[in-house]
Amino acid sequence: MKKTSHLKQLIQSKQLEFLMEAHNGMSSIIAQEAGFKGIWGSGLSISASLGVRDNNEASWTQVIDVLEFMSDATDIPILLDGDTGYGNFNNVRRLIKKLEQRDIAGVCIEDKLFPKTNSFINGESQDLADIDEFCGKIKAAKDTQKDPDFCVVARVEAFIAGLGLEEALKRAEAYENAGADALLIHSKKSTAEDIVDFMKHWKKNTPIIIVPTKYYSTPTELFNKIGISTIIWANHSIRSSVQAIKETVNTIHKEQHLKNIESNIVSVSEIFRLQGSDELAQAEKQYLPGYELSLSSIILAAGASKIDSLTENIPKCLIDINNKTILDHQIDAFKKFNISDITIVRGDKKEAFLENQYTNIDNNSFHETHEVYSLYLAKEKLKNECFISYGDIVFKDYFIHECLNNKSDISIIVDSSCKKDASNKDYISATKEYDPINFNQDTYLTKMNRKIDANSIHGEFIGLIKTSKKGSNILLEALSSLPEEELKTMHMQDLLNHLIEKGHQISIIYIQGNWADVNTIADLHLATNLYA
Ligand code: SPV
Ligand code: MG
Repeated sequence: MKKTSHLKQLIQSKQLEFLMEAHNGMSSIIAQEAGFKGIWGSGLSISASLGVRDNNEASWTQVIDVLEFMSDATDIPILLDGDTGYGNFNNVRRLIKKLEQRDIAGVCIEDKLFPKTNSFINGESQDLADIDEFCGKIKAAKDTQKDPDFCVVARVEAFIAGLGLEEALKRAEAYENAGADALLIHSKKSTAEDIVDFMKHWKKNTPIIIVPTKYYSTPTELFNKIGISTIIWANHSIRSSVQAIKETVNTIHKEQHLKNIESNIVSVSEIFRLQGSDELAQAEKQYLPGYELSLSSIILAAGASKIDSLTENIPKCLIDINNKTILDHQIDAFKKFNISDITIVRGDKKEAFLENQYTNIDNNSFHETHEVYSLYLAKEKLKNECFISYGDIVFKDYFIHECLNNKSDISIIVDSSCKKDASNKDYISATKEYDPINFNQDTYLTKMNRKIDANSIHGEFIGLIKTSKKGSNILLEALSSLPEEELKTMHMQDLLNHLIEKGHQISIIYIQGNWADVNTIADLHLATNLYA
């Protein structure tokens, strides 16, 4: 359906409809994704997002340039807040022509004088347009539009100017007679009194649109009951984004680092998603020769360990942490970095895994084997750049970012802040200990062992490995060259130590905390706090 026809249908429909404010391409995409059927191209919000006042400081062509991005980014119709039409009837004619060229579905013009001021700033002192002159604008708009479904909404500012019900009704009727498709009755009262009064006396059929910014506590059911056609939520995207930007910017300014910010803001990959990067990836597959997915991840989730009754019916990786399983936390983290070729090696209680779109590989001898054998079973997937992770760990997304930044063939994430007393941990010794000043220096694994002397412990391997294409090949060769019976007995430390013996370097990426391997109820609390 054409956008114009869609807007017309919304405005004329018998049920209450809603338009959501947007002020640029991104806020339009978000409004559409939320399920809104139409967008209000708010003058206040567009001018605010451009950093100017709602006084026609942005020229009308600048507004239309913004609108073009909004329209291109979405399929739902946009009703432009066209202020006074940016001049007289002649300016309105040119406006309509340009809006139709850019697939904007309708325009709302208000009966004030150019240059206008926002209705919530000294409304009473703002002069209204002469009724006949304004009717001329409406007629000019209707005569100019080529598409019969393009909507012209006439906005009545009588209540804003303090002129009362009679003036509002007089103007509404005149604008209807001039050909307006709908009327926007604006009020700045904190209750819906003006609107209720108006609707009591409005006996015509022209749809009535309202903007309950100031009378926001009125129940929507009331608007439905009194016969309102469409509600505009006029500025809530810009206001919430200003709030969010302030919080983030002030925190960064104060703290001079990003660690406390990252989990409170959307990921860069969420931005990519909203921008439609998936579509581009598909198109690249279609149009770019030789394109293939290069990043994959193998999650080793076969092991059978228990945490009280929590693992009675499910494996550890399916334990819930803040409404998401450990496995889903990991998968979502990988996906944020566009790693969508995911393989899960299942074993213990494999029937508890739900149907999924990932590659599932079964290690049926999970009782007698360890992580290395699971990895061996998934060796087909060891190609290109690859992440290998234990299925029972949760970690902050930036670990993946750190891995991607590291250009070594094989790198592992190591927590330098671990306690050095507990046994049964994958402790490591390295060529250098963690040094916050020179933390970018190359550091390599010298040994991983559960029984390293406390003085030689530089950290704990968390269960996350990253390989380059060459690193994947090195691992693959090692796995292929070892006898299967030996692979069945090996832990990850054995494989990594074996690689070192063979002369390969394993790079260390030090982190401090911000992860948990979930073995006990206490670990579970730690993991929960990670997502608090
Ligand atoms: C706008 O969104 O720019 C409007 C509505 O005109 S209001 O700001 O409520 O007047
Ligand atoms: Mg406006």
